[in-house]
Parts: sequence; structure tokens; C-alpha cells
Amino acid sequence: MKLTLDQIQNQNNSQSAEHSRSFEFLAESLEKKGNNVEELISKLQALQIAIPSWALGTGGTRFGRFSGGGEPATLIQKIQDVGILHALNQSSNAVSLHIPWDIPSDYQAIKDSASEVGIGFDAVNSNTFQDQANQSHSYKFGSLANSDAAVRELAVEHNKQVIEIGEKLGSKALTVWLADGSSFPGQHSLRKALENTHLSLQEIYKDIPEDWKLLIEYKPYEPNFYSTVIQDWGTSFLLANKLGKKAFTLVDLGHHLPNTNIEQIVATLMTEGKLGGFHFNDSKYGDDDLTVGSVKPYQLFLIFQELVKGFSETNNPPLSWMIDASHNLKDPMEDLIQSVQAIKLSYAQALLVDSKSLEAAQEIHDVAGAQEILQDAFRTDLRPLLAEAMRRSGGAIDPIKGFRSLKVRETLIQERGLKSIASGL
Ligand SMILES: [Mn+2]
Repeated sequence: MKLTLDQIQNQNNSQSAEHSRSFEFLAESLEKKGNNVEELISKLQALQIAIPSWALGTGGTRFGRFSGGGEPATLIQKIQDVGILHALNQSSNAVSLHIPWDIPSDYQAIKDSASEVGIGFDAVNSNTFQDQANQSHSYKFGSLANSDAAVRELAVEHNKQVIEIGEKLGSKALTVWLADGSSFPGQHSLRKALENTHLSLQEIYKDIPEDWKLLIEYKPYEPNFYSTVIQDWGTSFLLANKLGKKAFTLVDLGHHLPNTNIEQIVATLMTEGKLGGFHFNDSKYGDDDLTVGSVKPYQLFLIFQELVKGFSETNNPPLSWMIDASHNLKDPMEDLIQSVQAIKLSYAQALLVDSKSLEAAQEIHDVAGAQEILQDAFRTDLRPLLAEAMRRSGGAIDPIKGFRSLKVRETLIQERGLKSIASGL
């Protein structure tokens, strides 16, 4: 299935009168406050967020998985789904592949089907958190950190293959997330595990092309419950610094202990020029992988506020923007549309912050005044601005409404059947 511009424009026609009214009202009040609406729109249009290939099928929990219908069973079908999302929101022009779940068999066919729907390839993700069929050594007790050199070598080799696959597709980054750690005190040497990880990453780093980034993701716990080798941003930052200028820290919003101040981590990493990118999601308790902005939208806004400041005040290189959410109840494509909307809305709100007044308030320690400035931006309803940005790019005024009235899921079920299961899940 492929959505055409005509289909989307026809769909927009029924909403355009109401949309224009609310957009014009908002634009006028934004301009009165000194904002440049055209500039806001072009910044919003430019922000593109990569879709992870593993989020296009219904996610599961360790208690079970309830598949939806019409899930993409092949990589080409996953790319078609990202194409549909991009047609609707004009904001998701790349897919982030998970290897070995999505190893292309025919690279040209994959590249052709991607360019047909305007999709590129963002970071490639390696997987050493599970064993593949006929694997010579097991990752049960760790991969890059394993005390057994043969296991480490296998995991390093896998990462090098992932880089090769990424190069053939035009990716520019490798994301490494390790499940390595221990579930009981005394299970392994904390210092040796870190040192082995460092040495293994050094081997992988040698193969990172000059114009690539190595993104090191961290996570405090799960699947291991006593220690994780790369447990926090500090450990990731330390490794990235030791490795060199192509290595960066990747922040996955769900990979923090409850109440961690993520915006402060973002600020610190940008100051050091070591923020590499994001895995966006939301959570209430742990790594819940919920829809972005569904639980803590103010936190997301505060993160974007630091990002917007960081873009203008630091030399941090451009970021990789990716979603890493996977849900077990919603239609995965609707879930992804909601996530992209939430990210762009937070970005728009952050762009609205009156940074000069905020700085002035900070200078004179006007605490209440500073809060007013932030919350004034956060509480402005910018949905018509976002809708206008997407409409002008050729997307839908309301992508979820578009998804439903253009009967995307129904068509996919007709094409692929009710029982197709996304590869890798
Ligand atoms: Mn992640």
C-alpha cells in the first residue's frame, strides 16, 4: 500500500476551513508576542524523526504478545509502512534497522523501495542481547563484556558486519546497546567487565567510517538486575571520550531510574559536544517504551528547551533523532504517529521560549518569573502550527484522522492478512 499526495490533499479538504481559522488565530497571537511564524514553521518542517523497524509490529511484554493484523512480515513491507507514516506527517523520512532482524537479502531492491517512498536509512542497531540460531558461542553471560575472549570476538565481529550492512544502505551511525551485566553480586568482576567492554568497543571503533558516529546507549537495569556494564550517561560518556571523536552518548528516555533529571544530562552532554542522539519514548516506572509524550509531556518540553539552547550555544554536532517505543495495545502505526507529533510539538514549544527574558530572569534570580516564561511556552496550544507545517510539506492536517479515514490498517490487513507477524517480534 502507498498513499498518494492526492489522497492526502482530498482528506485535508474536509478539514481545511476549520484548520485555517485556528491557525490564523494562533499565528496572529504568536506574531504579536514577537515570534516569527514562518521561521517556526520551517524549523518544524525540517525536524525528521527516524522510525525503528522493530516498532512497526505490535510489541509484547514478557507475559505475551497480542498481534494486530496486517503487520509487515518483510523488510520491504516495513519500509512501505514507514513510507505511509511519512506521507501522512512528512516528518519521518528514515528507518532505523535492527540487525539481524532486518538483514537485507537484496540491497538494491531495499534501496529502491525506500527511495520510492522518500525514505533513507538512519542508525543501524546491533544485537548481542540474544543468541541467533546456530551461533557458535552464547551471549547468555554477556557479549562485549564477556570474560571469554571467544564470545567477545563474536560480538565484535557482529558489530563490524552491522557497519558493513549500514554502509551498503547509506546509514551514518551504529547504535550499540548492551544487555551485559550481572544479576547477582559477585557474579562477575565489575572492573573487568567494563575494561572488556572498552577493549571490544575499541575494536569496533576501528571500523567506524570517518563520517559515521558510534552511538553508545546506556541503561540502568534489565535484563540484568544487579549491575549493567554501561549503566548510565557517565559510563557511556567515559567510553565515548576514551574511544574518540566519532563516539557519542545516546540518550534513551526510558533508560533512567525514576525521577532522573534527563534535561540536565542533555545539557551536560551538549556542553561537552558528546550528545549523539535520542531514542524517544515515555515511561511511568521503568523502560516502559510508551508513546512519546503520553506520560510526562513537561519533561519532554524541558529536554527540548535544553536542546534548542544547546543548538545555539554549544558546538555539539547534529543529532540522530529516533523513536524507540513499542507498544502492545495500540495500532503500532498510530502509536508512531502520536510519538512523532509529541516530539515536534515539544520542539515547537521550546522554540517559543523567550530565551532573552529567561536569561534576564536568571540573572536577577527571579525564580517565579523564570517559571512563568517556561510555562507560558509549554501551555500555548501549538497544534495548529504543527498541522500547518505538515500541511505545507504535503502531509495531513491531522495524521491520525488521515490514517483512519484513508483506511490504512484495513487495507494492510486485506493485503497481508490478519495473521502476518512482523519479523523480529
Ligand atoms: Mn533504545
